[in-house]
Amino acid sequence: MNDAVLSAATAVLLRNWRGRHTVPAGGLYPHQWSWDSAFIAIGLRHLSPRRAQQELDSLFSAQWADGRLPQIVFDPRRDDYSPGAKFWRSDRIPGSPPVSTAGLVQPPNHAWATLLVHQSDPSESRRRRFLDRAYPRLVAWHEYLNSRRGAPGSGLAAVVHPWESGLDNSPYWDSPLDNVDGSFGEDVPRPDLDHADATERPSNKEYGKYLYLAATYRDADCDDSAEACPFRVEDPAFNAIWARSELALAAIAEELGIAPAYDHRERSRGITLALESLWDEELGTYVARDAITGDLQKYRTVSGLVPLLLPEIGHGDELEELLRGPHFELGKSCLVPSHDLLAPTFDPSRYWRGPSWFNTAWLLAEALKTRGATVEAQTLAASMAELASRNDFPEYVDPHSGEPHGTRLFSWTAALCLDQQVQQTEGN
Ligand code: 9WN
Repeated sequence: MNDAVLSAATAVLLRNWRGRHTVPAGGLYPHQWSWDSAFIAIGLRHLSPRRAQQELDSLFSAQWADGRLPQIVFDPRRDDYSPGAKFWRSDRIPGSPPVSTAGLVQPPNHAWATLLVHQSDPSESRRRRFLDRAYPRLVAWHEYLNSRRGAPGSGLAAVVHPWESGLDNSPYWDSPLDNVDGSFGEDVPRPDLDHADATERPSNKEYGKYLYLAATYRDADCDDSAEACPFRVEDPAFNAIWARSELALAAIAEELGIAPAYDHRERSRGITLALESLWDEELGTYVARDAITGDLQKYRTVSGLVPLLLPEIGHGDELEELLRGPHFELGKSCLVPSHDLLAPTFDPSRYWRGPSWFNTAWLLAEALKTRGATVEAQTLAASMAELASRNDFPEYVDPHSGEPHGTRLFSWTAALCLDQQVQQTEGN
């Protein structure tokens, strides 16, 4: 293990710890974020399994009555992020938890993280009844996705806002956003630009639509009806992560020795099969589908590669080929670009339209390991450590030069590098 990387990553996680949860980054993201916390727990489990449990417990305690795990749990002491607690006013919405949260969600990586945290110290986990607490929460969360976000007959869950995908300004959302007839107006608050360069963040036009969609959803009490959701898109990564998490739920139910609430492996298989409806033969990748118009969004993005995580995915070999070829250049580019290197829409520094991120590199390293491509997985893990420690754990990097972008001392960058380093030492 590289001790310098390990201690630098540990320092980032200690610095960003806020007593019961970790913030993604002190300035730009001062609250608790949903899928960040799951990624962070995956790293924290090597430092303190107890703290990793707290991280997830803190998010679970903000669960809504309908089962959703919110995108953001607000720290009442901070009012410098937009949209914040005053925008959402979640306490007025029936079924919201006692703490202030956003009404949207993020990708469901939590069951997978919960299982990994448990496995890092099973006896401490059993002693604190961590899985007993988590399992019903996770089942309710997945049931929310199944019942409230699934379009009849599709077998997939839809996101109702680009923020829900976690890949906020991916080109997948361009056309569905264009079809949204409304905007927040000219006066779009952008406190994010105090912490990151405007050329590295979503545009003002995108932010206008983001806030319009969030306000429309909020004003309908975060109901998932068609009127409240003029944006509804099925994303490959969101659904692949859900299917992966269903497999983790199956393992959790087995560990607890209880009859599962429903057949988790069957659900995972169903989502995996449904993902085939997002396969684009011409591009050789999975793509997103606008669930309102039915149109496939024909772009190669890192999201379309994430189904590689699923053992029974139909086009795994083609995805590996795509990952290694000129569009993503695995092993030659830095990590895995968020968007096709050859596309006219590729931008090496703007957020999810080109830069490489550490969470998607981690997901693909895990996928490659499962598929037996161990050397490539190790190379990816080694570049994560190198690019992160060279540049103060950046949020994302230029896929050609490795130049850092976005904020620094970013928690999931630290947590996931740490996880890969420890796994390598343990021979996993
Ligand atoms: C909106 C916290 C989050 C991540 C997302 C990333 C970014 C927020 C923003 O930061 O999104 O949720 O303000 O841009 O896109 O994946 O969870 O790190």
